[in-house]
Amino acid sequence: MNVAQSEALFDRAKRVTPGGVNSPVRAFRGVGGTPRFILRGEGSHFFDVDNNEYIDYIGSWGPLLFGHRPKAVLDAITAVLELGTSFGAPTGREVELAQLIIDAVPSIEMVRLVNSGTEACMSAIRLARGFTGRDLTVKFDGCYHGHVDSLLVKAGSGVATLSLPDSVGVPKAFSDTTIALPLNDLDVVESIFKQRGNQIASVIVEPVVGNMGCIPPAPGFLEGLRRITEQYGALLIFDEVMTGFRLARGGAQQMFHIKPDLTTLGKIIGGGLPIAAYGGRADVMSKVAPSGPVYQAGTLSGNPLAVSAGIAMLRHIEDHPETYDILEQRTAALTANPPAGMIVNRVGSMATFFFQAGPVRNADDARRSDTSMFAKFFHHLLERNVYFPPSQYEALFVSAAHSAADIDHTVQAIRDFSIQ
Ligand code: HOZ
Repeated sequence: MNVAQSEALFDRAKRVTPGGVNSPVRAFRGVGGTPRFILRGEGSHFFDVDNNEYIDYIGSWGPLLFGHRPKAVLDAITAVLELGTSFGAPTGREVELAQLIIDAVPSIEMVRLVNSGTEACMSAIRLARGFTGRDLTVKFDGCYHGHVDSLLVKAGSGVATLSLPDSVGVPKAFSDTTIALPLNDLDVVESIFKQRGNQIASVIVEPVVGNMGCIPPAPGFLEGLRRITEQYGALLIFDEVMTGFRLARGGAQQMFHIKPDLTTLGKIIGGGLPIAAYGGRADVMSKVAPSGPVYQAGTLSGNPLAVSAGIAMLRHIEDHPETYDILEQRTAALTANPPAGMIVNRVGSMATFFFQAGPVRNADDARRSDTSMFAKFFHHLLERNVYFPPSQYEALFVSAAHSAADIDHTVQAIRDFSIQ
C-alpha cells in the first residue's frame, strides 16, 4: 500500500506538534507504522491522502452513528453557517438540544453544554464535590474520563496504550483526591465506603467501558454501585460520553435500567462536531453557576454549529428507532466466531478483539492481552483496507452506514489472520 503522502505529512507533523498528532492514540505508537492522514470520509469509509480507501471502524471514536457526512447533519450545519458561527450569548437552539437530551436520557432533568468529554467529567466531579461538601472521587482502573488532573489515575485509553503508569504533571494533592478500584468488584467498593464513605463525593464509571477495550459491567455491578452510593450519600456519575445515544437512545442507563445522579455525554450529541454535556438531577444541577455556587463557564459552550449538528443527529435518531437493531445485527455478525487465540467483548455496536483466552472483566485482565499480536492483526486488517482502532485498549464502533458487504469483507479479513 502506498503511504508516501502520509509519511511525508507525519515527518512534517512531528516537527510542529508533539508526536505528530493532536491526540496520542492516533500516532500508532501502540501498533507501529505510519499513521494515515485522512483526507475525506463518506458513509462507512474514509480515504487517506494517498487515496487509499478504508472501512472505518473508529467513526471519529464514536460520534459517527450514521457514518461520515449524513445529509441531515450536513444540511443543519450549512443552514446555520448563514446565521453566524459563534455569539457568546444564548440561542434558541441550545434550549432545543437540552430538551432533546432530557427527553431521551432517563436520569437527566437539567443539562449544561460544554465542549469536550474532559470538560464534562471535570465539571461533574466538581459539582459532586460542591453538592456533597466532600472531596474524594472513586473511579475504576482502566476507565478514562478525559485528561482531568485528578482522573488521570490508572486511566485507560492512550494512557494504557503508551503504558504510562499515570501522567507526570499531576500534583499529588490532586491524585490523592481519587481512589482507583478494580472494575466489576463490588466487595472492594463496599469495603472502601465502609472506611471512607463520609468523605466520598462521587463514584464515576463508564457503565460499559470503551477505554480499556470494550468491557461490559458484571451482572449486578451497576446496581451495586447505585445501592452503595445511595446508602452513603455519594453521587453516582455515569460517563456516557461513548455509550450515550450509542447503546440505546437513552444510553447505557436505559439498557441496564439504572438511574445515575449525573451523566456526562459527548461524541454523538455533537454529530461529529465538538460538544459535550453534563446533566442529571435538577436539585444537583441547580448548584451550577449562575443558579448555584459551583462555577463552570465557556466561551464556545453552546456553539451554534455544534449545537445544530447535535440537534440534527438526535432528531435523526428519534426518526429512525430501527437504528439500534441494525447496529446490533451488524456488530453481532462482525464479532461472531473470532479466530482461535482471540476473544471478543461486545455490547451493542461497541466491541474489542482481545488477544488472549479471556475472560476480560477488568483492566488487569485486559493488560494480559498479547499487544504485539494485536499490532500484527491491526496491520493485517489495514493492508486489507479495514481500519480498526490502533490500540488493544480502545473499542471499535460500528455505524448504521456499515453495509452487509463491509461486514462480510471485514469478517473475511479477520478469518484470514492466522496467529503465527
Ligand atoms: N483516545 C480517545 C478515545 N478513547 C480518542 C482520542 C482521539 O481522537 O484520538
